[in-house]
Amino acid sequence: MSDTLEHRSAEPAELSADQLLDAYRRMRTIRAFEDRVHEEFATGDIPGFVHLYAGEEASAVGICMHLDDGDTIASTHRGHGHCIAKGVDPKPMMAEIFGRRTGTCHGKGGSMHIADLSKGMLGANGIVGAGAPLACGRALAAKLAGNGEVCVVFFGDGASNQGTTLEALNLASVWQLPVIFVAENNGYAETTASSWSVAADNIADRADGFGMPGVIVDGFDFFAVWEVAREAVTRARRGDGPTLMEVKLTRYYGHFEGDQQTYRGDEVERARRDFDCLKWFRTRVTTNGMLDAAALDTIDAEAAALIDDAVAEARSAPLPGREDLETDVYATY
Ligand SMILES: Cc1ncc(C[n+]2csc(CCOP(=O)(O)OP(=O)(O)O)c2C)c(N)n1
Ligand SMILES: [Mg+2]
Repeated sequence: MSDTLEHRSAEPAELSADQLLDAYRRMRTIRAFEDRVHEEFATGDIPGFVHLYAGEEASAVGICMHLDDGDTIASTHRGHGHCIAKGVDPKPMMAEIFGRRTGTCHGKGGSMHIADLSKGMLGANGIVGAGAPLACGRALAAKLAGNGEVCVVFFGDGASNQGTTLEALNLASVWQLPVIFVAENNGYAETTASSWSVAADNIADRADGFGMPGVIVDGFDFFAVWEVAREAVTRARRGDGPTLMEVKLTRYYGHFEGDQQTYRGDEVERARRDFDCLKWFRTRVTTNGMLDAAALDTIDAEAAALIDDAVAEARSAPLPGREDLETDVYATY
């Protein structure tokens, strides 16, 4: 049996007041963004498929708080939260989701292909399991350049069973790459329960077989994620190789917008009531006196206003025109 660790949670006092406010702002912005995309999608004005990250915010933010612009992340089809946590501007993101020319990718990518290299966001990705090999490539480049940069790859419990992910885990260990594998286990791949499809008690247990540390993290607890990520990022930067984190959490919405979720009981209601990462964060930082509730309320209002503006601007922005057909086709190096 593996020696996979259940990790302790950090004390809020290990972060400065500014860091705590920053973490809360990033999580609240993701929640406001996702709740609003849920509403906007129902109007029929958003083209394509949308997969929402609400409920999983502590994972993206607890990890990305340790990264600089030079560090990179590879994301998934459920990527809005990863983007915002990594510093991508929510306004062009919203425009991208509405397919507008002012979008992060000029309206040509949509929800599942948002990328912003200036922020180290290598891209959301519609191909399940495609992120891990990409992250190895980026981490290999960082290792050869000797620049101390790390790459984080987020992937789901479904993607954890893909050959691409398993090959990447092996290669990362063989080459001791500065990469952190983050398995966000939200209990389902589409409608298939991970308790049925993942052949191990925990995804993190597989780390043993690849010769790297594997850690299980409570994904409702920002401080637990932050603590484990701190160790994994430090280890990667030091040149000591990869770590596999399994973050256990829940998504609040369906697999995609439109999913009726007939395969779920009252688990979402319970998670929203008892485990919500934003509520937990608020309780912990206010009961220990690190922050007062008014400062958090202000952030709530600012995030709501930002998303109102983002939607208004996206809706009034132009769609790409015929003249945009032949741009952004080839990358230039
Ligand atoms: C290679 C590939 N196979 C299948 C799909 C269809 N598909 C899209 S999302 C998904 C489930 C992914 O589940 P998981 O990795 O747990 O991520 P989650 O949606 O739970 O965040 C599947 C099977 C795909 N996009 N790519
Ligand atoms: Mg999943």
